[in-house]
Amino acid sequence: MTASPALAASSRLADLLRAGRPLVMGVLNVTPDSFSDGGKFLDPATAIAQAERMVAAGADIVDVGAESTRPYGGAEPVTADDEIARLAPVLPAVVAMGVPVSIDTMKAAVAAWALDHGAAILNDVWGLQRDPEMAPLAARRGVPIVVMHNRETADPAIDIVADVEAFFARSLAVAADAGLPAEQIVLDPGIGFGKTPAQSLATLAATRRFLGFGRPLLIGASRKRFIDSVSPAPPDQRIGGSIAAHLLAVLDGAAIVRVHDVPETVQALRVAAAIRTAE
Ligand code: HH2
Repeated sequence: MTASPALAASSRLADLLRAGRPLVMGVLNVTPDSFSDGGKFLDPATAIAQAERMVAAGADIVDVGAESTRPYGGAEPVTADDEIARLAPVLPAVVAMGVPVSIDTMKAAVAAWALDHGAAILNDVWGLQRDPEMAPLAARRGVPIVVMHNRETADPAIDIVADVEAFFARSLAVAADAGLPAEQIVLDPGIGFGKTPAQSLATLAATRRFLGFGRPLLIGASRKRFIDSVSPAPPDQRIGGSIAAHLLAVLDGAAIVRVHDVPETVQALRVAAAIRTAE
């Protein structure tokens, strides 16, 4: 029996993770309102061309999203039908490019549609703690899922690293209850989500601590506001800060970085690896 495209791509992710090199996940926002590139890739042909550029530049995974998570508030909620209508002309074309596609959605109905159309990885920015159908879906389909830390609002008074750890523990319990093996889970501390800029920096500084869960880590620092808090710049001029954050995260053990600027990130990681090898 031939494996389904989703399962084949999913085991390809496991193979990639085993290769022991950091993986680059390219961001494709098919949205009108994403914080850094909203509206740029809403047109399907433009979105597909952007995915082609990212794959040609060395993206290992393409993360397709059709609802802005707006880490900084003000997201327009969209229905599952609207999300699917945005994805339909784009996601299958990206799957056909041959790299594993992840679906950035907090709705299990959209995730199920995406898996039926060839997506191989789920990316839930509410870490299995919003839609109760998400964990059973990942369990049934046997696909990897990115479980991201999130909070409704930032509270500068809390110990954010402890909060992330408690959240991860809850998510892993939800997964276990749903029969979703921990082996399918990638953890992500959710840089910029429900965090002050200082807390995003503290979270990045704690990357090694999160390795204690024994799961691969994904870090998505791309163009986020903490960069502006250190060195003021609008979102599309935060490439330097994004690369600095992702490079340090990788040196601290992160397995996957989620980025808007694929060519620059791939180059930085390749050069860093070459220097390491030459040592
Ligand atoms: N960040 C964003 C969206 N999805 N998923 C994971 N796992 N980790 C992240 O850090 C993450 C994410 C926000 O970035 P972007 O997709 O560019 O913005 P928007 O959600 O506004 O579309």
